[in-house]
Amino acid sequence: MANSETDEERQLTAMRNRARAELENLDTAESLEDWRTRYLGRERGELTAVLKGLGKLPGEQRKIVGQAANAVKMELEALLEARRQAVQARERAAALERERVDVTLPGVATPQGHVHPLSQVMRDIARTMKAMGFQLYDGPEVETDYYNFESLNLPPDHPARDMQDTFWIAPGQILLRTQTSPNQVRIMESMRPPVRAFVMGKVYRNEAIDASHEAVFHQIEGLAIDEGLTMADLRGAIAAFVEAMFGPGLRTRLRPDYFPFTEPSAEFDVDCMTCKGKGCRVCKYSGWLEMGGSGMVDPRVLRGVGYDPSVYRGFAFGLGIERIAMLRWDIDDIRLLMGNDLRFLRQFT
Ligand code: FA5
Repeated sequence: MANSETDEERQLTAMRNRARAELENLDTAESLEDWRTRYLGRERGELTAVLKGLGKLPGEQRKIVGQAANAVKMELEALLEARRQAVQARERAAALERERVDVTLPGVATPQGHVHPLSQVMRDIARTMKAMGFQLYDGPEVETDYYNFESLNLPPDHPARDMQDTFWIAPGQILLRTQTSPNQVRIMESMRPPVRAFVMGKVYRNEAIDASHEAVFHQIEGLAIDEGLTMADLRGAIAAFVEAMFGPGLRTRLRPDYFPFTEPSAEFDVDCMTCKGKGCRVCKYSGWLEMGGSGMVDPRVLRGVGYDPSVYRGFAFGLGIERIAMLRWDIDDIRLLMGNDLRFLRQFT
């Protein structure tokens, strides 16, 4: 009965109502924790204080107030737990809403790159040369006069130096290599025969640029040194290389030429792929396309690296990599290859 309630019971009911009313408005984990400390906390909780004060009450009243306080405690704890779960559920729902992904939206396409046509050719060359037993070497693009010219039988003032117009860094001493041939000497200096080596990379010539000439282009150089190698081995290597790069059925031919570091020397040609040897505009009606230079390594070059030319002989060949790409894909202007125009490059996926 209400009028038989003690002060303690009335206070308890008021506290319970206040606690319940407050709880209903709380909606964060922090405010719930604050509420719990204020009412149910071990140290300063209001309800805890009531329970702690029970000892001071007379016997019968202690029992009544004690039971009522415990009932309020259980009720508040249950309400707190229910509220906690409601708050957590709301926070989870809000997080899901924040991170909502519309899976029906179209995706963002990532542009895909591909290997540059010149790199594609270089990979094919490397695979071919390795299959033929040649090992890949690398050499500097900034080269000395000695390796680029002098060690290759081109002393200063030799007229053949004019065959390759040079970008000088320190005139007469340091230059941008005009050919990959200096690596013939570098490789031979680094090992004893037998040698089967190749080098690929950029070369530089101070030339007028046109549809078939760049000032910066790429060469591949092959070198083989052994006992008893002959011109027939050179011819066989070139034929095998051309067949691997362009497919079977193309003829190759050697044509006498001059390079200071090979003797005898030969340009080598392949059947024109456009007219299959019949003669057309591309091959200037000769039926043949010029691919590169070659020859038997000059005995003076061998002596220069300490190889005995009466024991060892070898052959070397070098050709333009752009030339191979142009033949393979029927490209009529060398400048397209390094022009970085995506409309051109996208054709080589
Ligand atoms: C040489 O560079 C010799 N080192 C080749 C050689 C190697 C001979 C080993 C003997 C033994 P040449 O200057 O001809 O030779 O150049 C060889 C190839 O490079 C040419 O056939 C051509 O395919 C390419 N080439 C030359 N000049 C240019 C240029 N300006 N732009 C693009 N390609 C070029």
